[in-house]
Order: sequence, then structure tokens, then C-alpha cells
Amino acid sequence: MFLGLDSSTQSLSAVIIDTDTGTIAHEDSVNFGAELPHYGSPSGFIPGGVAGEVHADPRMWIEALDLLLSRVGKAFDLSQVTAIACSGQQHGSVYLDDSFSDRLAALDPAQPLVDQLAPALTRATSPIWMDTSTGEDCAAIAASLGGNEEVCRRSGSVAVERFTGPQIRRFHRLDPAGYERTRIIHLVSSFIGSILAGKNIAIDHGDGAGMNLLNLHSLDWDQDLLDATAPGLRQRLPLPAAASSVAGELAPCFVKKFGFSDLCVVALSTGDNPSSLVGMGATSPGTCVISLGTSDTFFAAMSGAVTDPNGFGHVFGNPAGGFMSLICFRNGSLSREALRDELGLSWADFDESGLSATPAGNKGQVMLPFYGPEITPRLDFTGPVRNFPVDAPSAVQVRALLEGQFLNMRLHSQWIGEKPTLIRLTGGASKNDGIARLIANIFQAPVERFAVANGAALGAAIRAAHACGADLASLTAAFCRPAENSRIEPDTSLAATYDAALGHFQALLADH
Ligand code: XUL
Repeated sequence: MFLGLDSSTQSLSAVIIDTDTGTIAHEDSVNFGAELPHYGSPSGFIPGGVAGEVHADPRMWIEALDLLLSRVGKAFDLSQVTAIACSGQQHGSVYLDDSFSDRLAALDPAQPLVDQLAPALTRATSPIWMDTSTGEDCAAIAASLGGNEEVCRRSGSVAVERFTGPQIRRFHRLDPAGYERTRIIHLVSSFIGSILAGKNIAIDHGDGAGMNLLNLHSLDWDQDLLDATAPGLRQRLPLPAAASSVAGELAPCFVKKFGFSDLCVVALSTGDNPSSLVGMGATSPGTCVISLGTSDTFFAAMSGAVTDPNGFGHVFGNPAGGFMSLICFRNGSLSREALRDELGLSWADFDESGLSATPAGNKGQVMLPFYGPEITPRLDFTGPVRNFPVDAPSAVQVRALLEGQFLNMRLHSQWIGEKPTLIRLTGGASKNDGIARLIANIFQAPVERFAVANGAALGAAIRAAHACGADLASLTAAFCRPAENSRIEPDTSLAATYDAALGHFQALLADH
């Protein structure tokens, strides 16, 4: 049995896999907003942040760990668990003083974890991935490296507001004394993993690449990027390491408190996207994952380490070795829901039945489908842009929006230089056959759907088994199976239609 944990924006989830039977043995989840309301964070972050600040209370993540493990420990015999690995929302950071490592080593099972660890925090709140408050810091980091091309060449991404380096720079700028007292800075994933291991663990290359600090060529912290960020930063960061390593034994506190075996070990943590790459069985190039959520994401294992010359896409470490791409599209279901509400439609209008009213390619009618500011490409929109009348029939609008979203995804994933041969679709809207077929036709690749509710936690459980020596390919073959009859083949007769549609989309984009 192997336990995977995923600390996401809104919840902490657990998945236990049984590698003997190839089944999921147990699953549970703590929703931060609903179950820990005293942190005043209904959606997992502190509402009302000004100037783009989006922070969360790290004490909430610690308390959720205690709550989740006590619940899982009551429902499941945790002494069967051989290893644990964690996944976490990327980019978020936790700041701790010189008492943290002693506190970790002396965790008392009789006391709540949060009471023992909270006094070590040097920054009361943690910036998370939704934060956009660091424009000034990004500009300064880019300038100090001689331009964003160089930041991207070294770290796999241009300086990005939500990335950890710019966030650390802002902390040093606004609270130099707090930074001075900080002895160690963790990512969300390595923070949870460190608590479990009872010692500071390394940051893996997958999550570490989301910091604008890791040099992807040397796989070490980049001294020039560190210097551009904050003084003495190297001494404040855990070492970078490969995700497949075992970090150490589970701290005795957890053995006593929740009934784990004293032989249980903790593998290194990684970010939720690298972890989902594993959980979706997509660690080899060719298979890409499209996740349809509030934001839509596109990610895939890469054969080489190319970077996006336009600076929209990112390169992270692939937990299976090598690298992965990740592209985040802010206007995912955000836009789908906005159009549905604007026209008073239902989801059926976005599925096969609604889409059958219009032809593929929409007779050249396309939309820049952005209801709010977009990050891929960077556009400060307040509404969608059409190359057709705004009062066109609803069916035309729906097709224009959906085709616009996935033509934009096809266009902005071209820098990777590898055409997907298989697309694994996940997230809420992946159940929609109409959207799945449209994606298969636009990318001209088969689409498979999965039943997994939490690909990141499943990926963590698989990584825990892999770190203990199990074969990754056999694990993903056993656990990452598409749902029955969920595969959709592309209609090859539509290849030319969508090449032309891509041209129309690009022409509209060029005008804005
Ligand atoms: C990736 C990103 C998000 C978070 C959300 O760059 O910011 O996908 O990892 O969990």
C-alpha cells in the first residue's frame, strides 16, 4: 500500500493504492473552506487581497494534515502503508525560522501539529499561485539577468508573477527583518513532506522549476537568479533533488499518532502538475494531458529541453526524469460559464446535441474566447472578440468559443515541437463528448478520458511506490487506465478545415 497526498488550492486529498491488486484502496479529502472555516478562506485563500496579492494561511495546511490523517487512520489500517509521497499546488511558499528543524525533530503525538509548528513561521501568510503582486520584482529579476530570454533559457520560464523567486524578492523588499529571521523557505509540497519526514527535505526538480531559481541545465540553484532575488538565498533553500528519491523515514510522531509502521518511508514531494503527469500515465513524450478546470492546462513530457520563445509556456522537471511542458490558460471554464450565462444556455448546448447545429470550422467565424485577462497569450481583455456579429445564433457563438479555446491551445503549444499522438483529457468538462470530439479534431489526435477524481494524489501514491523500487511503467499501466468506451478518434477529413480555422484565429489575434 502506498499513500499519496495532494495539498491543492481548496483541499488536502489522500489516495491509497494497493499495488498487489492494482486498485485504489482508500480515498478521502479535507476541504479547507468547509472543514476549517476558522481560517476564513472559503476557497482556500484569504479573500480581499489588494494589488494582486493572493495568500493562504499555512497553519490551515498543517491542521488539514492532522485532520485528514486522523480520519484516514480511523477508516484504514495505516500500518500497511510502505511509503508516502506528497504533491502540492505549485509556486506557493512557506517561510520558517531556525527553530523549525528542531520542532520537526521533536514532534509530539499528544499535541496538535499546528501548535507545535506555527511558532516557526516568519511570514504569517503564504503567497500562492493565484498571486499577481510581483510585477516590479519580475521586471527587476529580468533586468538583472539581461532580459527575460536569459531568465527563460536558464529557468525554463520568463520571470512570472506567481513563481516563488519573485515572491521571495517581494518579501525581502517589504519585510527585510522577516526575511533575515527566515532560515528555510519551502514550497507547499516540500513543506508537507518535511513535516512527515520530521526533517527538512529537498525540493524536487519538478516543483523547483516553478521558482525562477533552478537552472535546468545544471539542475542546481542558479547563482545569478538567486542574487537577483534576495541576499543569502542559497542558504535558505533546501537542496534540489530528483523526485524519485526517498527522503527518509516517517517521523515517529506519525507512527504513534496514526498507526503507521515504523518502517514507513517518505519519498520526495513534487508539484501538482508534475504529479498529475504521473497520475495520468503521461510521463513519456507523445501523450499530452489537457485538464479542463477554472483554468485549462496543457502539459506533456518533453523529449528535449526547449523553452517557449514567447514566454507563455513553462518547462518543469518530469518526475520520471527529463522535462515536461506546462501551459496554463486562465479563461477555461471561466469563459465557458460566462457564455452559457450570458446566452441563458445549458451544458447540453456545449455538447454533441448543441454542436451538431453548426459545421466544424464554423464557416470561418472565430472568437478570441477571453472573458477576463488571459495569460496565454497575455491579453488584458474585458470580453471576448468575434469576427462575426455579436447577435449571431447561440450555436455559432458556442462553437466559436470552444473552437477558439482549443485553437488557442494548439497554437500556443506549438513551441514544444512535438505533435501529441494521444490526448488524455481530465477535469470537470472532460465528460462532455462534444468538447472531447472537438479537441480530437482540432489536434487530430485520439482523446481518452479518465475516471480518476484526483490525478495529483494518485500520481503521488504511484511516485511513492516508484521511489521504493517499483517499475513506473507497470504502475501507470495498472492505475492509469482510461474509462471504458471513453476514447474518441479524430475525424481525419477535418484536418484541413482546422488548419484553415487556425489561420482565421491567428488573423483575429494579430489584430488585437
Ligand atoms: C501552474 C499553476 C497551477 C497550480 C495550481 O503553473 O500555477 O496549475 O499548480 O495548483
